[in-house]
Amino acid sequence: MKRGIVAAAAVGLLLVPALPILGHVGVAPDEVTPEGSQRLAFTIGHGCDGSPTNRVTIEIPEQVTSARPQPKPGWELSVEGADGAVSSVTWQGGTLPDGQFDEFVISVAFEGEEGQSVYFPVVQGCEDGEHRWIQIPAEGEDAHELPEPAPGVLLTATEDSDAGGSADSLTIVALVLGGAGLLIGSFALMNNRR
Ligand SMILES: [Cu+2]
Repeated sequence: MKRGIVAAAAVGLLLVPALPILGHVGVAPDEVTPEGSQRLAFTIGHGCDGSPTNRVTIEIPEQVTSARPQPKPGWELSVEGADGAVSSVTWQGGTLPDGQFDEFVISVAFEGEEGQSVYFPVVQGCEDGEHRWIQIPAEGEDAHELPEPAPGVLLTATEDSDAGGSADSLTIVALVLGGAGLLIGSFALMNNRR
């Protein structure tokens, strides 16, 4: 009986992942290594006060050394920039109803350091109105508290060079699993001794 409760509590611990903000503009993945090319999918979760989305512009930050957008059927794609450096990418002319979501994808290469957050300001145009997801949190500020935060990705260490730096989610899951195992194991031991 007791063992059942402990096991249930341990499982409960595992079921508390960080939930992405629904709505707003999300980016996946939100943690990348600064090596090679990374595919980033930006999700538009809703329109502007009920009005459908018909334009999405993603600004390319300076930590990005190359950016290639993925075309979308029904949307006209344009790229801005000079001397081969892309400064923004725009999809327009499509229609994304307020109650639906869609992804806008770019492939990027980074030049940045581990632990650095890189933000991609997004301007979402709608048939009526727009959202400017361009707010970048100051140091120590929580992006979730901004009304229109820019989506951002965290640059992390590559697997090989991760010498006890920041704990990634896999490490945390392993720690939780290990802890749960220890708990269950010690309870089993106590029960056996009686
Ligand atoms: Cu929202």
